[in-house]
Amino acid sequence: MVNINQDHWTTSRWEQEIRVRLGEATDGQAPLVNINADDTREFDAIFLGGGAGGRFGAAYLRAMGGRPLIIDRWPFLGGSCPHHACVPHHVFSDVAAQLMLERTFSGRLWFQDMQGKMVSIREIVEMFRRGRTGPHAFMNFQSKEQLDLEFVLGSRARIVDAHTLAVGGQIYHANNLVLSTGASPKPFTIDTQGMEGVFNYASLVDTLEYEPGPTVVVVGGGKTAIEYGCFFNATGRRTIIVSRHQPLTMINDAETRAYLLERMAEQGMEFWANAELTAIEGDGRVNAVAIRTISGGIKKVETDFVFLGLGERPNSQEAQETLGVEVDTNGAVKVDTRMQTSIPNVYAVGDLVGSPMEMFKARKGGMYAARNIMGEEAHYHFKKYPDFMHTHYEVCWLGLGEEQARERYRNVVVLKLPPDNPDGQSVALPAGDRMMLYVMMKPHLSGFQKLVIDGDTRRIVGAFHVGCGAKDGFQYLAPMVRNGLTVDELGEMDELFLNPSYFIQLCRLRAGSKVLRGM
Ligand code: FAD
Ligand code: COM
Repeated sequence: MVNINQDHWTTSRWEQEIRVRLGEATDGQAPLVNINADDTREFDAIFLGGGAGGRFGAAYLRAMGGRPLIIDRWPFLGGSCPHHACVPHHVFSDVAAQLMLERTFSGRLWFQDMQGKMVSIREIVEMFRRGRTGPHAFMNFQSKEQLDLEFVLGSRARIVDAHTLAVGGQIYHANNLVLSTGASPKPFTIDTQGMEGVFNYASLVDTLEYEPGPTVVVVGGGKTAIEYGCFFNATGRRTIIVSRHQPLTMINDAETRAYLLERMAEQGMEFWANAELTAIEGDGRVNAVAIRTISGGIKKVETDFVFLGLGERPNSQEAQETLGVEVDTNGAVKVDTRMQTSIPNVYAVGDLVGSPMEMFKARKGGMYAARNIMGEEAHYHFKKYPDFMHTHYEVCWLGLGEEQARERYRNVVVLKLPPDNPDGQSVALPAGDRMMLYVMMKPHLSGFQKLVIDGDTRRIVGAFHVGCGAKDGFQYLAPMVRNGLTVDELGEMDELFLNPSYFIQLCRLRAGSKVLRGM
């Protein structure tokens, strides 16, 4: 066993090591061990899985004076996010936004003529595959050199009991165990084993080795399906989204949803809702699919590229079998608000404990588990949160949609841009950073913003934003709304004009009136 605890690798050195290890199967290699041999304390907790949940939990526990150990099968910390989830998703969504601009202004100003042009998906995937070891290396460097974390990386661990893990021929003990093993893509109803050309978010970035042809079929109507679909579409391919239900149901405001669907359709996306992929044809490599459409008929579509965006299933099987932790019907490990499972001293965090499967929940879950392990009584309620996704745009939402608000309040007031007006959507607002070309030349593409207000208390109960810069605002807006933010308080804030979000000035324009009116 080689212990690198006394070595202080730079990020370049880490990158070199990770590249070599990723080139080979990680399981079965001698693990990368970083353990401080001079520290004789028992570990307070082993974090099984060093993704967002495990890494942030361990860092918090360490910051509180405890001694955590992280074990991960990959040769880097950070987990799925930098390897095949959030980071590539943001690369692809950036590409989609950029290409939408290129296509909208094709042949005008300084933009090249994009007519009939297909952009290489393979090149973009390969760029990501080469580039991702940068974030990987940074995670290892930060964890070891700045956060003083101990870890064993690059080999799969086996759970022995609630205090013991086996990895690379060694046994590790701790007072507590934090399960943070994440989730994996849900399997498809059709067996696609051995069929080349069928991908999910993980296999796309790990295994794509050819240039997909002109037609892409995406299965699913949730975030991953739509986000990746918009990317494929922006590269100039016919993109068909096949979903059993209506797409985008997670966005709880009909007007926002309609704006998005119209804009995606305008970019050429095809939505085949209430439909199902019933067969994948091909001899070793997919060449066509059969789709049962809303009318009940079967349509055949020629394609060499199918993308499955079916959601994820928690990686809970081993913990269930060896420890007997309770899981729900989706396989999510059941935890209380202290993040403790049904087994004393065994905690679980992140995607493993089910929806919402988002970074904030994984990281904060880790932090709450650490606090409880270190003797605090800390309760985490993660159900209310601001949400976001990408189409070709950035989209954010929080709180109640207009319809939900009308069910709950008698006097709902809406402030929005663009306003309803006889010219339809020809108003060049909202205007803001990275939307200005649309504002000047294609006003109906400049985005959509909406505040939903309880007119009696003047409190903001919902907010929706399609465009650029939405996310930056929403992570701060959300706690203020939770604390009862009113139109008057928002109107009192100082806007950095021009800004992508018009919420402050819209509120100020109405705040003077005793009886609130919409606009
Ligand atoms: P993971 O990061 O998956 O970590 C689990 C770790 O456990 C892995 O490193 C794995 O190697 C390790 N492991 C598992 N079993 C073992 C074992 N037996 N031995 C050793 N190690 C083991 N969220 C956002 O907030 N923003 C986004 O933009 C976003 N984009 C996403 C895009 C996609 C395509 C997907 C699929 C998800 C996205 N998410 C996003 C969700 C986010 O990626 C997850 O919520 C987050 O990564 C979960 O962290 P985790 O620590 O629970 O799991
Ligand atoms: C981010 C990974 S890509 S982590 O949450 O910082 O560990």
